[in-house]
Amino acid sequence: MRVAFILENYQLVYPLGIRYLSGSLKKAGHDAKLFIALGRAFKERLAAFQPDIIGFTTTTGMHTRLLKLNRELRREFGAKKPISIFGGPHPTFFPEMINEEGVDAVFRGESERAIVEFCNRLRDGADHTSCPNVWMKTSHGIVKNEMGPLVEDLDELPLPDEALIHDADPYAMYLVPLSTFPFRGCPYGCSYCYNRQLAGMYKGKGRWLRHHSVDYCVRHLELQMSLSKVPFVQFHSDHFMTNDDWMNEFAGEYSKRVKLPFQINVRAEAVTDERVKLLKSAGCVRMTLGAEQGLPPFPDVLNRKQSREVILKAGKIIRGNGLAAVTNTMVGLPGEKIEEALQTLRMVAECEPTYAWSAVYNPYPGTPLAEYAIEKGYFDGDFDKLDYSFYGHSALKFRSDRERRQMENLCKLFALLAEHPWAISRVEPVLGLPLGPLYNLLYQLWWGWVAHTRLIYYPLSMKHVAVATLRFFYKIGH
Ligand code: B12
Ligand code: SF4
Repeated sequence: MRVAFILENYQLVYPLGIRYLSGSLKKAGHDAKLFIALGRAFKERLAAFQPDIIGFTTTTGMHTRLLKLNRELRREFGAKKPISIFGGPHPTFFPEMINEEGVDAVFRGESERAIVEFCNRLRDGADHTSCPNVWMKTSHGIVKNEMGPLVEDLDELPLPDEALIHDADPYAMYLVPLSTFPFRGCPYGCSYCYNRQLAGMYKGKGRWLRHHSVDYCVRHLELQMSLSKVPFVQFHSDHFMTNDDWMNEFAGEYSKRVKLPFQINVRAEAVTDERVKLLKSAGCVRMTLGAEQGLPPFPDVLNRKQSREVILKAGKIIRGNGLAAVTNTMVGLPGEKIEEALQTLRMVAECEPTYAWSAVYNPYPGTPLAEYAIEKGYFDGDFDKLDYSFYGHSALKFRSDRERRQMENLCKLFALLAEHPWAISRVEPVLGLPLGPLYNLLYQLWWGWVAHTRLIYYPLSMKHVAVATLRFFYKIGH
């Protein structure tokens, strides 16, 4: 079977999910190719590939645009239409997406095995509509299959197919950091995050917290090093510091075989001086830290169960060891007032992060916080209202238009204010002004400057800086 994965535009971080899927498909004897949906030549190249299946990976917010693109492509294919399938977080939690025009099947959850089985059965003329994880339209209505068991030993998965990206994007080798995903699952239960819900969906179907061996991750990175010139690695797993034995082995192997600076995501509670020193010795230069907090008396709607002291201490340890600390915060939580969001900003400023990243909270399907927002009347439950990116607009209802503007503007000015805390107490009137585009420009310029001066650890030619900037603006501008 020939599977065409389609992305809307070029990226600076490509999804790992489709690389895993392509690795498994190719190992099973199928063909897979990535297409970037830009320009007229795209449609010609896609038609020439003669796909049996076109596949889209989608988060919530992006789905409406991809559904439109899928419908447009299906019109172009005329009578001999490929099967259109969707996977990723949105259909996982909102499989009702199957009811949309032009969607033939949705895949829920981890799908390496499911997609191979689907393609094998299609090739062999067997019943592909009863594959695990799949909801599918048939002539008898919609078939809703159970989720299959989790892959117990992640190393059984073939290495992700890195050529998939490089064949589609000639600049990836200069711009896109290497990436790998050692740990699947997260032990915490934050109410806004998909992990808790996914763990529930997989109850009784295997161990939720799993990791690849160090050797698998290093081989995955070695494969990317053979295709790319970018000397920087991002570990995308939600939480890196989960297993000390693994980290010890990793530090030794990584510094022998990869030797590139890298970034990880961490949870504040897990950050200790010893662990930071160990990872620094292996080449870690940046840690991204959740500082997503509604501070008391605002209720812990995020279910982070984290005190400001824990966050401040973690920030101090990371910075104290000479590493960059990027904090992640959300503003505009259900019921949050602007003074409460500014309190969180003060805490983040106290952390003195290298960059204080922020997002406007958006409710994602299946998460307890989205349900809370619906129950309390902050959200009407229409997930089609979510924006492509959560930097811009909130899908929540606010007490007034002014409050909405304040939250959305605060998100844009957050990083600048975190570095100039003296301005925080004076900023409230400015946040209410209808100057969104100006604040957005400031946000983008400031991010560009910080990225250039503090967060990108390798030289880029002027041409590559220009391409990266174009990609950044194109994505954010959407
Ligand atoms: C790295 C990352 C990014 C990267 C890469 C994006 C990507 N799509 O992978 C970047 C920085 C670009 C990013 C951006 C955003 N992200 Co993000 N991101 C992640 C993160 C941390 C890891 C993703 C990953 O590599 N997982 C590992 C792989 C193996 O799993 P997977 O991607 O789920 O893929 C498997 C299945 O889903 C399925 N599958 C996936 N695609 C397809 C396609 C087909 C056809 C099929 C059959 C199956 C299938 O099979 C795959 C293999 O098992 C996840 C959290 C997480 N733990 O997954 C959040 C996550 C995906 N992101 C999230 C969000 C909200 C965003 C943004 C909207 C934030 C923003 N900037 O505004 C954007 C969306 C833009 C976009 N293009 O997707 C949410 C999505 C929630 C939701 N309901 O949609 C998540 C789940 C985080 C969370 N805690 O809730 N993100
Ligand atoms: S710690 Fe991060 S990945 Fe884990 S549940 Fe909370 S938000 Fe999700």
